[in-house]
Amino acid sequence: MYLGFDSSTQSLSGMIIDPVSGEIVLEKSVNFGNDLPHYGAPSGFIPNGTAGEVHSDPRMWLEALDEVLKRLSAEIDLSCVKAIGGSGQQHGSVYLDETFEDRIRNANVADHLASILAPSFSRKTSPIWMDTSTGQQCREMADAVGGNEEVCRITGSVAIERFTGSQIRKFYQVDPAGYANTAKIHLVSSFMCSVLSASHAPIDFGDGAGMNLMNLAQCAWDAKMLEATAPQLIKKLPSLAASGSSCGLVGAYFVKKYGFSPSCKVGVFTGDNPASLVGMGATAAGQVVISLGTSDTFFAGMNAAHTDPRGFGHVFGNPGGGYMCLVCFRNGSLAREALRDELSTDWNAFDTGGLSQTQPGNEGNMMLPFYGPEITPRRDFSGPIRQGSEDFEAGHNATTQIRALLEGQFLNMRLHTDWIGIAPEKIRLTGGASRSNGIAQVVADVFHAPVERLSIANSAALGAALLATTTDGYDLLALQKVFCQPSQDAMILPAPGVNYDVPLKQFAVLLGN
Ligand code: XUL
Repeated sequence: MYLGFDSSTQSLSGMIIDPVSGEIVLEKSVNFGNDLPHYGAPSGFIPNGTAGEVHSDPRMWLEALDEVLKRLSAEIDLSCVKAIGGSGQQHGSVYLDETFEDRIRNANVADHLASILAPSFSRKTSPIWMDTSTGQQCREMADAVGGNEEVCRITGSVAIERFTGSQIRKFYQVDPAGYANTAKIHLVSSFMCSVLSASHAPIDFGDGAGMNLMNLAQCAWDAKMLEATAPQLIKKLPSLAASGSSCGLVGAYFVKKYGFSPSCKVGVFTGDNPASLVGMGATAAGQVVISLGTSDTFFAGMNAAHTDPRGFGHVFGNPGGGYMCLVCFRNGSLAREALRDELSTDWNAFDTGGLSQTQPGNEGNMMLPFYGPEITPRRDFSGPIRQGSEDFEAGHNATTQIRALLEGQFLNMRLHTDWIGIAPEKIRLTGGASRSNGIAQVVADVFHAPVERLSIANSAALGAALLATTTDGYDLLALQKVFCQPSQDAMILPAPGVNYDVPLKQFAVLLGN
């Protein structure tokens, strides 16, 4: 058996797969808001950060790890696990002092990871991908290397606020003593991997590319970018390695407490989007995936790195080899949830029944569907902007509001993904909201392409488990054929005669493009 973790914004999941039978054996999840309410983070991050700051408490991720393992080991003998893989929300960073390895290696099983490792955090909270507070640091980094075109040429993305480099620079500027006391800076993925393997784990090329620090062509830390970020940074960064390559054995704490075999390997973790590319069977170039999670993302495998001239899109390492492109939209599920709550309705209103009370195009009622700062396009919205009938602009008529939000989300996505140059012949949809036929229909209509879904919704955890098998030499493409088959009944075709070319132009005008 192989175990994959996905440490996402709102939850931690663990999935066990059997590559021989081709089955998912067990899956357990811990939701931070519901299961660990004492961290005061109902959506997985500390609410009400100032000036765009969005942080999470890394002890919460550790407590969730203990809890998921407790739940898994209650139902399965974990000594059957031959290797562990994992994925994490991208860009978030964890700052550790020099005591980390000693503490995890000598951990007492009667204690919990959160209290064992709490004294090792040289920065008490972790900035995550939703943070938009580092505009100044981005400008300084870009200026230092000769402009954003150069940052993009080197790293695959212009300097972006949520990317780890500018977050590190901010920490160095506001807390130089804390920075000096930091021995290692990890991403969420490499941090979880380090805990499980009880030693500092490498960062993979998929997640490493989300830092503005990695030279994309060389898959190595870029001296010029590091120098533009903070002093002595090379000493504080882990090494870089391919995702799925083995980085050691599971630590004694996990062997003694949860029954893992001492010979269970740990593979290098990756970001949630690269892992999802694997779990969606989409590592080969050209297969477009849309993932509807806390953030909505649009990504695809690529043969050669080719960057977004407008600077919104990114190029990352592809765990299957080569590259992948990605565009991320911050107002994903959180915006859908905000409108649902504003209208005091439930998800049924977003499904086919609710949406069928309105027509594609929504009789011209259009919404810029942003409930907070957006990253694509980068703008500090404080609420949605409506254009249409008087009634609609006053926020009335629930079904029209819902269609406007969904059409707005996918028109914005279509508008900002044209640089990739793939007119999708077919879209694979994943993430919690992908289960809704109504939402899938809007995606099919706006992109004018059939939408298919796999039977499992947690493609990042599946991708992580599939990557774990590669430590034993399993062939990723062959296993993707087994695990990532789209289910035929879940295929949604674009409605005949529906065309969004005109609404797309109107949306661009409303956005001010
Ligand atoms: C991608 C991004 C998000 C996070 C959280 O660039 O910021 O998708 O990975 O899921």
